[in-house]
Amino acid sequence: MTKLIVYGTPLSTYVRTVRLLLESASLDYTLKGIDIFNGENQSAEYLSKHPFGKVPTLEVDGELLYETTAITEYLNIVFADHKFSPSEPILKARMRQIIGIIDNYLYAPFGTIVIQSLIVPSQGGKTDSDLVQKAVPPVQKSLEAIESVVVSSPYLLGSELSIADFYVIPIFIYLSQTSEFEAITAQTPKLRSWWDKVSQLENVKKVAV
Ligand SMILES: N[C@@H](CCC(=O)N[C@@H](CS)C(=O)NCC(=O)O)C(=O)O
Repeated sequence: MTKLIVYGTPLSTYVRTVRLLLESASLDYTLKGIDIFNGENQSAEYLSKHPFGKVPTLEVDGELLYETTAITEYLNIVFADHKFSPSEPILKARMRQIIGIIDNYLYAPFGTIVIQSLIVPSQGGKTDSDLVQKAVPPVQKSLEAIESVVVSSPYLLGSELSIADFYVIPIFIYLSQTSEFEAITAQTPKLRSWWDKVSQLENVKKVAV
């Protein structure tokens, strides 16, 4: 039987993306903790798996694969019979477009909001409100761009969960815990009602802890 190992911090959005696919496909896997908060991702041992020191890395029967798009596409094709990508070309392109928006435009300002609004205060520090306020508009813009291409009936690209959902869910897991959530999602009602539904899924609750 194929042995799947995910290396990464459970709190990482990209690790959660991969885990959401694995859980939704009912695949057995082992999660091996790599703590990005104490620099374990920069250890020689981890850098030998992922030279850029990011999480996640997937190990499949001894073969190493990194970059979340590559990992999710591979798992979807090999172990899920393409279940998590729409067959219609335009929807498949939308899925890649949403992933591109997250990777290129959303992730950095989103990270600022999460660090400043959630992580800094949880460690006894003081939120830098200026940094948060500067990060809100690009996050809003990215979510509005995603909103404009989703179908949302009930999932982002139609009746089935897709890799696009697995990318956006971890973002919402964090944003929904911030005091900026209402403002950030004020212009994205489809994403709000989508989140109300998907946040109740057992697999989402499982990876969010
Ligand atoms: N392009 C990478 C991005 C992965 C990424 O940025 N992961 C973050 C955690 S969500 C990370 O490893 N951060 C640790 C660091 O930058 O030191 C992918 O798609 O897998």
